[in-house]
Amino acid sequence: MKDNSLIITCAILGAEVTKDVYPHLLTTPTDLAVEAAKAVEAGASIIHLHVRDEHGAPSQSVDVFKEVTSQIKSRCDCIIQYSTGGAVGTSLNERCAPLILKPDMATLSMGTMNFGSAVFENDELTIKTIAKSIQEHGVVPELEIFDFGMIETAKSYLKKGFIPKKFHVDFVLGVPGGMSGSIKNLTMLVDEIPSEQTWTAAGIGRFELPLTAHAIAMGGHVRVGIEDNLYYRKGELAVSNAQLVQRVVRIAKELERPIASVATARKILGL
Ligand code: KMH
Ligand code: ZN
Repeated sequence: MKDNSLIITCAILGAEVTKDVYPHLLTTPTDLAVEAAKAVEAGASIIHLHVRDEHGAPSQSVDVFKEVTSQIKSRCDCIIQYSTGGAVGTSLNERCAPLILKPDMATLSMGTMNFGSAVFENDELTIKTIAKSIQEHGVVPELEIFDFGMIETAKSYLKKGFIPKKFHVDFVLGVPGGMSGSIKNLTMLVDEIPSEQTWTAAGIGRFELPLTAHAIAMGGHVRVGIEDNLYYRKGELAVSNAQLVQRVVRIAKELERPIASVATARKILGL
């Protein structure tokens, strides 16, 4: 029988959030590791990781990824998923650089889009280059789908052998410039993938809570965290990533979805 456990990903930081909009933002390696461990203790099994330099600016530094990874691992067992998206404007080389550390998973964004007022570039060469590096380092990709056309690209690249056969899918809905986080959009996207394919839903901002609840009910997995959403409810900032994870755990309990342990998440994802 199919394992009904719910895999919770926590996107603890992101590249775009600043202290101006979120005063509780944590960016040092130790602070990130402590935050990750608390999210895991609350029920997350995957940590989606971005890092910052000593000034708090987004970074793809191999040294910093290494330091944060080692500090997280010394505090808890979890699946660590590196961002290859970086920040908008990060060079292709920089985006691929941390893969040398062979994380469990890494993201692979499936197309170019407006990202707020900037452009998040993912042309064919970018996707193929990151996918090749992911494959060469034995990493499992998570395909980031921000818009409907990206599913078509994923299908076509899969057929052409540009992306590895084994992957997880993340529908990231609600980025200004991408598909909005309506339930209709989520169901339409889920309809496009084979029923045995594992998938996660990540709702940006106000979409996080309704999309989370629906994804749990639909049998998918979920991602929450400060990268995606700064608020616990309208007008009230979340105090931590763990607080957002704890709410998912409570909803999942009511919907009869046991929370996946790290070992169970590894099994479901074939890691
Ligand atoms: N920061 C965004 C431009 C990823 O992690 O791979 C891209 C992003 C996706 O966050
Ligand atoms: Zn990210």
